[in-house]
Amino acid sequence: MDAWYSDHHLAHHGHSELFGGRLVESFEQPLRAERVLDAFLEANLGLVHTPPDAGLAPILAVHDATYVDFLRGAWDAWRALGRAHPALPMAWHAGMGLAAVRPRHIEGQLGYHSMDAGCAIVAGTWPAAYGSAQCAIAAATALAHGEQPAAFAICRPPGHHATARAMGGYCYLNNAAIAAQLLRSLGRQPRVAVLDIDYHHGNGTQAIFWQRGDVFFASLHADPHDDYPYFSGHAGERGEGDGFGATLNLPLPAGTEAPEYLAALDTALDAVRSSGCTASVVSLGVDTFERDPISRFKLRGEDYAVIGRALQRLPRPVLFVFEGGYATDEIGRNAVAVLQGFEAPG
Ligand code: SP5
Ligand code: ZN
Repeated sequence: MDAWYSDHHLAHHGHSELFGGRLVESFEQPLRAERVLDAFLEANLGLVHTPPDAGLAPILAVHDATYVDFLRGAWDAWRALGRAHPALPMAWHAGMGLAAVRPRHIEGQLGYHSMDAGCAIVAGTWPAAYGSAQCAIAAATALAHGEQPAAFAICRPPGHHATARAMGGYCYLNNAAIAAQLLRSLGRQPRVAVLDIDYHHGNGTQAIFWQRGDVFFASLHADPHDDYPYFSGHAGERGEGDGFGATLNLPLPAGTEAPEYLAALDTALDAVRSSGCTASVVSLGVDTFERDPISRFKLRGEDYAVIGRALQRLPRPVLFVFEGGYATDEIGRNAVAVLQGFEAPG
């Protein structure tokens, strides 16, 4: 399978996040995508393409125009206050009991358009998020045209926490949701599955398709009682309206190892297979790894090829969209092991 990669992600750097009560250098680093790219090339799995510019339309099919305008202009508005350090939200309307009126001030807008203090904005953030989305768009376009049965979007920054109008959890644009929507429209797929195997619940993707029956969302993740994003991902969340039954959450406890993980993955794959989907997007995070610095599952390096092999059951075409994973020494090997397992003779 071929991969899509944009070097615009390199300019999204030098940012901090609020973590464990401290402002620390973000775990979401440029080296992550570089390591995944290197491992993909080394494994000789396929070509690596630079995505062409498909414009804003596929992004606006998922995200609100006001939110996209905010992302495009946030750095300049922050700079206009005389600040040269990264912008970070610090005020949210949760609990105020009123529907939020969108503030005029950039500090207010940062809070209005976010869910946490994990998304700093620097000069290179918009170009990086845009380039990341273009990777997913170009890979989905190749699949929509029937050119290949599978593709890999080496997205950075990641996307699955971003909702239609808010950033969070290192995510600005929801690359997987943009790709799923494009497979629906351009690819004319009647029903698309999004399988999210990042350690964290894909709250943004879930929210985007919550009321839609045409995109089936299934996720394996840390139990939100105990881990980020805390407010989304419980087993009882199943979608609403036309989307009722088209969301499946399989929360797993801290310390989860391969046997329990693979059993839950089988449950998710059974559900996807009986959902009538004709194409799949995998939100591929490898922060389930035992040595991931921010996560608490216990998957080992050798487990990732087994996961990839299990994913052979997904309806094709299959688009892998890179999400989380913060153990930079092993991130490339683990992500590519999933792809190799997927391509291994059945
Ligand atoms: C795409 C993705 O994987 N985003 C993850 C964002 C997680 N951000 C919050 C992490 C909180 C970890 N809490 C540990 C407390 C350590 N003192
Ligand atoms: Zn994650």
